[in-house]
Amino acid sequence: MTDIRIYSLGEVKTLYAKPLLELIYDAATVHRVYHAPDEVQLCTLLSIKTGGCIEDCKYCSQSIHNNAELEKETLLKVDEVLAQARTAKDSGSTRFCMGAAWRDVKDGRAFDRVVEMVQGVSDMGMEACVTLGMLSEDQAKRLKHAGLTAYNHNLDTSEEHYKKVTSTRTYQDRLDTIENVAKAGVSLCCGGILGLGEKEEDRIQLLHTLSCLDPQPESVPINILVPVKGTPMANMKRVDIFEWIRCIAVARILMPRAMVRLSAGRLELTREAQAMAFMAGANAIFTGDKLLTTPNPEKNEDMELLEMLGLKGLKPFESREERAA
Ligand code: SAM
Ligand code: DTB
Ligand code: SF4
Repeated sequence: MTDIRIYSLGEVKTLYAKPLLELIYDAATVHRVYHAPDEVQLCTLLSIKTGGCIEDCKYCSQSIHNNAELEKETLLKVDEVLAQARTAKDSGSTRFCMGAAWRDVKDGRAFDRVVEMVQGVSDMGMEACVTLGMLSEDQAKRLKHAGLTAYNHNLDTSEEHYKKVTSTRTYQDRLDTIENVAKAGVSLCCGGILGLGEKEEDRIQLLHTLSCLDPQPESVPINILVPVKGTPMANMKRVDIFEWIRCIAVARILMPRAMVRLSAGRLELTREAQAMAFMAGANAIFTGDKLLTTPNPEKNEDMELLEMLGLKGLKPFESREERAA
């Protein structure tokens, strides 16, 4: 990443404080250097193991410490997952992301099954991404060997604010897994959530920390908290949409090569807000009517929006070999 400039915390602060429209202009300029500005990657999420997680993330529907109404499910079968991946591919997705409500990955039958899922998705020519909690370097290597494109492990917020969000693990635990992923040569998908009661300073810290990861994340999901009834964060104040746009623009400038993903929270957004986010450098969305456990905009609404804005989905690959070429 030789051509990528690493900004100091002070510089990120200055950037974040720029007049919004000027910041968006700068981000759009960077975006055009590194990416085709009319292309948006369509990704599909699937929860392969739902609920029953022993971590206590205060935003999450899947934690046993919270009281969200949720149907728990054991790990899905490989065939079932691959059938859904095929459907996602047929409807234009080029990346399939599988999420498990685990604190960490235990070696054994369940992990073997996930490795098979990754292999199957990769063989279809789709990018395969998983998010399984804490991971060792050896486990990351196995996933890489099976064809994993990226491992998702979010930092969520600043180190300081993190303590108010989750108490069963530390920021350092997250950074350790991120390091294991890097050591295995797997790309990282790492971002955060806005609306966890954080201050502007926390958002700046998070963006700075993400941009200092070496290598920088290949993908940066920017989630807006989806308030889930029964979780301690169900009644949080909604995040200001211009703050969200500001974070997207700063992420784009700090991490010019990354895919900046509009993740959770799009259902509540207007078309205009999403258009502004694309202008500010976002270039990926999750499509399909469900994220992991919460709803997402209908596919045809997303397609209409992209068409209206003159954007198009990335072209899918036919095989793993074609993708690697
Ligand atoms: N258990 C694994 C972990 O925490 O890394 C993987 C699954 S977890 C559900 C994946 C990510 O979804 C979290 O890191 C968090 O950023 C995001 N997430 C979970 N619940 C959310 C919510 N209610 N609103 C927005 N983002 C959420
Ligand atoms: C990410 O940052 N956002 C996605 C993906 N990575 C795994 C997950 C969003 C989950 C939203 C809450 C839910 O549907 O349970
Ligand atoms: Fe578990 Fe991940 Fe939810 Fe935290 S975010 S409770 S680790 S599933």
